[in-house]
Amino acid sequence: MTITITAFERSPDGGKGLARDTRVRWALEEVGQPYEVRLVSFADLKAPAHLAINPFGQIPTYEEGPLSLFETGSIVFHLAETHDGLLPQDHDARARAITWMFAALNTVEPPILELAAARIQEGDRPWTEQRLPLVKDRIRARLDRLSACLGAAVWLDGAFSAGDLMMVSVLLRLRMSGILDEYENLSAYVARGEARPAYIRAFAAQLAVNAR
Ligand code: GTB
Repeated sequence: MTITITAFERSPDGGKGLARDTRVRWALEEVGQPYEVRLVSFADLKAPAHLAINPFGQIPTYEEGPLSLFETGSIVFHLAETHDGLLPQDHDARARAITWMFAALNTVEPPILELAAARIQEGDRPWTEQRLPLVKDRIRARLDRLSACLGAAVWLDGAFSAGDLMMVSVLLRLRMSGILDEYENLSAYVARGEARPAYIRAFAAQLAVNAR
Protein backbone atom coordinates (compact mmCIF):
# COMPACT_ATOMS: atom_id res chain seq x y z
CA MET A 1 0.00 0.00 0.00
CA THR A 2 1.26 3.45 -0.82
CA ILE A 3 2.43 5.53 2.11
CA THR A 4 1.70 9.25 1.86
CA ILE A 5 2.97 11.83 4.32
CA THR A 6 2.38 15.57 4.43
CA ALA A 7 5.03 18.28 4.53
CA PHE A 8 5.13 22.06 4.14
CA GLU A 9 5.10 23.17 0.51
CA ARG A 10 7.59 25.77 1.79
CA SER A 11 9.10 25.20 5.21
CA PRO A 12 9.79 28.34 7.28
CA ASP A 13 13.35 27.05 7.83
CA GLY A 14 14.05 27.11 4.08
CA GLY A 15 15.19 23.47 4.03
CA LYS A 16 17.29 23.10 7.19
CA GLY A 17 15.34 19.95 7.91
CA LEU A 18 13.85 21.21 11.17
CA ALA A 19 10.18 20.71 10.30
CA ARG A 20 8.96 17.41 11.64
CA ASP A 21 8.35 15.69 8.33
CA THR A 22 12.14 15.14 8.32
CA ARG A 23 11.80 12.80 11.32
CA VAL A 24 9.17 10.75 9.52
CA ARG A 25 11.15 10.75 6.26
CA TRP A 26 14.20 9.57 8.22
CA ALA A 27 12.26 6.70 9.82
CA LEU A 28 10.84 5.70 6.42
CA GLU A 29 14.34 5.69 4.95
CA GLU A 30 15.72 3.66 7.87
CA VAL A 31 13.13 0.93 7.31
CA GLY A 32 13.40 1.11 3.52
CA GLN A 33 9.81 2.11 2.80
CA PRO A 34 9.13 4.21 -0.30
CA TYR A 35 6.68 7.05 0.28
CA GLU A 36 4.88 9.89 -1.41
CA VAL A 37 4.58 13.42 -0.09
CA ARG A 38 1.55 15.70 -0.29
CA LEU A 39 2.78 19.26 0.07
CA VAL A 40 0.49 21.60 1.96
CA SER A 41 0.31 25.35 2.47
CA PHE A 42 -0.42 26.97 5.83
CA ALA A 43 -3.97 27.61 4.58
CA ASP A 44 -4.37 23.94 3.60
CA LEU A 45 -3.42 22.91 7.15
CA LYS A 46 -6.53 24.53 8.59
CA ALA A 47 -8.90 23.40 5.83
CA PRO A 48 -11.43 20.61 6.57
CA ALA A 49 -9.66 18.01 4.41
CA HIS A 50 -6.45 18.27 6.45
CA LEU A 51 -8.21 18.73 9.80
CA ALA A 52 -9.90 15.39 9.15
CA ILE A 53 -6.43 13.78 9.24
CA ASN A 54 -4.84 15.97 11.91
CA PRO A 55 -7.32 17.68 14.25
CA PHE A 56 -4.67 20.25 15.18
CA GLY A 57 -4.05 21.26 11.58
CA GLN A 58 -0.35 20.42 11.51
CA ILE A 59 2.19 18.42 9.55
CA PRO A 60 3.31 15.67 9.42
CA THR A 61 0.53 13.18 8.79
CA TYR A 62 0.77 9.60 7.57
CA GLU A 63 -1.67 7.69 5.39
CA GLU A 64 -1.40 4.05 4.42
CA GLY A 65 -4.59 2.55 2.98
CA PRO A 66 -7.31 2.97 5.60
CA LEU A 67 -4.83 3.96 8.31
CA SER A 68 -4.33 7.64 8.92
CA LEU A 69 -2.06 8.94 11.68
CA PHE A 70 -0.82 12.25 13.05
CA GLU A 71 1.84 13.04 15.72
CA THR A 72 5.43 12.39 14.71
CA GLY A 73 6.07 10.16 17.71
CA SER A 74 3.13 7.94 16.88
CA ILE A 75 4.08 7.74 13.20
CA VAL A 76 7.70 6.80 13.93
CA PHE A 77 6.56 4.29 16.55
CA HIS A 78 4.14 2.72 14.05
CA LEU A 79 6.94 2.38 11.48
CA ALA A 80 9.29 0.94 14.09
CA GLU A 81 6.70 -1.60 15.20
CA THR A 82 5.77 -2.75 11.72
CA HIS A 83 9.27 -2.95 10.19
CA ASP A 84 12.64 -4.22 11.25
CA GLY A 85 15.47 -1.86 12.01
CA LEU A 86 14.25 0.74 14.47
CA LEU A 87 13.48 -1.28 17.60
CA PRO A 88 15.37 -4.22 19.10
CA GLN A 89 13.71 -7.65 19.23
CA ASP A 90 14.60 -8.20 22.88
CA HIS A 91 11.57 -7.18 24.94
CA ASP A 92 13.41 -5.16 27.59
CA ALA A 93 15.75 -3.46 25.11
CA ARG A 94 12.69 -2.57 23.02
CA ALA A 95 10.96 -1.03 26.04
CA ARG A 96 14.09 0.99 26.80
CA ALA A 97 14.33 2.26 23.21
CA ILE A 98 10.68 3.34 23.38
CA THR A 99 11.45 5.08 26.67
CA TRP A 100 14.13 7.13 24.90
CA MET A 101 11.57 8.14 22.25
CA PHE A 102 9.32 9.46 24.99
CA ALA A 103 12.27 11.09 26.79
CA ALA A 104 13.20 12.93 23.60
CA LEU A 105 9.66 14.22 23.03
CA ASN A 106 8.45 14.74 26.58
CA THR A 107 11.54 15.66 28.59
CA VAL A 108 14.23 17.05 26.28
CA GLU A 109 12.18 18.77 23.57
CA PRO A 110 9.83 20.96 25.69
CA PRO A 111 12.49 23.46 26.88
CA ILE A 112 13.91 23.53 23.34
CA LEU A 113 10.47 24.47 22.03
CA GLU A 114 10.24 27.12 24.74
CA LEU A 115 13.45 28.67 23.43
CA ALA A 116 12.07 28.77 19.90
CA ALA A 117 8.86 30.40 21.16
CA ALA A 118 10.78 32.89 23.31
CA ARG A 119 12.83 33.93 20.32
CA ILE A 120 10.34 33.80 17.47
CA GLN A 121 6.84 34.39 18.85
CA GLU A 122 7.84 36.45 21.90
CA GLY A 123 11.12 37.97 20.70
CA ASP A 124 9.77 41.54 20.77
CA ARG A 125 8.39 41.39 24.33
CA PRO A 126 10.08 43.59 26.93
CA TRP A 127 10.80 40.60 29.19
CA THR A 128 12.48 38.46 26.51
CA GLU A 129 16.03 39.53 27.46
CA GLN A 130 15.44 38.35 31.02
CA ARG A 131 13.61 35.18 30.01
CA LEU A 132 16.10 33.81 27.48
CA PRO A 133 18.88 32.91 29.98
CA LEU A 134 16.33 31.10 32.15
CA VAL A 135 15.04 29.05 29.22
CA LYS A 136 18.59 28.24 28.09
CA ASP A 137 19.47 27.03 31.57
CA ARG A 138 16.44 24.74 31.56
CA ILE A 139 17.77 23.22 28.33
CA ARG A 140 21.24 22.83 29.86
CA ALA A 141 19.75 21.05 32.86
CA ARG A 142 18.38 18.40 30.48
CA LEU A 143 21.51 18.22 28.34
CA ASP A 144 23.77 17.88 31.39
CA ARG A 145 21.94 14.68 32.31
CA LEU A 146 21.63 13.41 28.76
CA SER A 147 25.33 13.99 28.16
CA ALA A 148 26.24 12.14 31.37
CA CYS A 149 23.97 9.28 30.40
CA LEU A 150 25.36 8.95 26.87
CA GLY A 151 28.96 9.20 28.06
CA ALA A 152 31.27 7.74 25.43
CA ALA A 153 28.61 5.43 23.96
CA VAL A 154 27.75 5.59 20.28
CA TRP A 155 23.98 5.41 20.76
CA LEU A 156 21.77 5.72 23.83
CA ASP A 157 21.21 2.02 24.45
CA GLY A 158 23.21 -0.37 22.28
CA ALA A 159 22.28 -0.37 18.59
CA PHE A 160 20.76 2.67 16.86
CA SER A 161 17.02 2.80 17.50
CA ALA A 162 13.92 4.96 17.09
CA GLY A 163 14.95 6.46 20.44
CA ASP A 164 18.15 7.79 18.87
CA LEU A 165 16.29 8.94 15.75
CA MET A 166 13.98 11.02 17.89
CA MET A 167 16.68 12.30 20.27
CA VAL A 168 19.00 13.36 17.44
CA SER A 169 16.08 15.07 15.67
CA VAL A 170 15.19 16.99 18.83
CA LEU A 171 18.80 18.03 19.48
CA LEU A 172 19.21 19.22 15.89
CA ARG A 173 16.81 22.05 16.67
CA LEU A 174 19.42 23.42 19.08
CA ARG A 175 22.29 23.73 16.66
CA MET A 176 21.67 27.39 15.76
CA SER A 177 21.61 28.36 19.45
CA GLY A 178 25.20 27.18 20.02
CA ILE A 179 24.11 25.27 23.15
CA LEU A 180 24.79 21.91 21.54
CA ASP A 181 28.45 22.90 21.04
CA GLU A 182 28.82 23.06 24.81
CA TYR A 183 28.50 19.25 24.89
CA GLU A 184 31.20 17.48 22.93
CA ASN A 185 29.67 14.01 23.17
CA LEU A 186 26.17 15.22 22.25
CA SER A 187 27.52 17.15 19.24
CA ALA A 188 29.31 14.00 18.08
CA TYR A 189 26.14 11.95 18.70
CA VAL A 190 24.09 14.30 16.53
CA ALA A 191 26.78 14.24 13.83
CA ARG A 192 26.63 10.41 13.84
CA GLY A 193 22.88 10.60 13.32
CA GLU A 194 23.26 13.07 10.47
CA ALA A 195 25.87 10.83 8.85
CA ARG A 196 23.51 7.87 8.54
CA PRO A 197 22.66 7.22 4.90
CA ALA A 198 18.93 7.19 5.76
CA TYR A 199 19.17 10.64 7.35
CA ILE A 200 21.14 11.98 4.38
CA ARG A 201 18.42 10.77 1.99
CA ALA A 202 15.65 12.21 4.18
CA PHE A 203 17.40 15.56 4.48
CA ALA A 204 18.01 15.73 0.72
CA ALA A 205 14.36 14.93 -0.01
CA GLN A 206 13.04 17.77 2.16
CA LEU A 207 15.71 20.13 0.82
CA ALA A 208 14.67 19.35 -2.75
CA VAL A 209 11.19 20.66 -1.87
CA ASN A 210 12.37 23.76 -0.07
CA ALA A 211 15.18 24.77 -2.41
CA ARG A 212 12.82 25.06 -5.38
N1 GTB B 1 3.27 17.26 18.26
C1 GTB B 1 3.20 17.38 16.82
C2 GTB B 1 4.04 16.30 16.15
O1 GTB B 1 5.05 15.91 16.75
O2 GTB B 1 3.73 15.84 15.04
C3 GTB B 1 3.68 18.78 16.43
C4 GTB B 1 3.60 18.99 14.95
C5 GTB B 1 4.07 20.38 14.58
O3 GTB B 1 4.54 21.16 15.42
N2 GTB B 1 3.93 20.70 13.30
C6 GTB B 1 4.33 22.00 12.81
C7 GTB B 1 3.15 22.62 12.08
O4 GTB B 1 2.45 21.99 11.34
C8 GTB B 1 5.46 21.84 11.81
S1 GTB B 1 6.88 21.08 12.53
N3 GTB B 1 2.96 23.93 12.31
C9 GTB B 1 1.93 24.67 11.65
C10 GTB B 1 0.82 25.04 12.56
O5 GTB B 1 0.80 24.60 13.72
O6 GTB B 1 -0.07 25.76 12.09
C11 GTB B 1 7.43 22.39 13.68
C12 GTB B 1 8.44 23.28 13.01
C13 GTB B 1 8.06 24.21 12.08
C14 GTB B 1 9.03 25.04 11.51
C15 GTB B 1 10.35 24.90 11.89
N4 GTB B 1 11.33 25.76 11.32
O7 GTB B 1 11.06 26.45 10.33
O8 GTB B 1 12.47 25.80 11.83
C16 GTB B 1 10.71 23.94 12.81
C17 GTB B 1 9.75 23.13 13.38
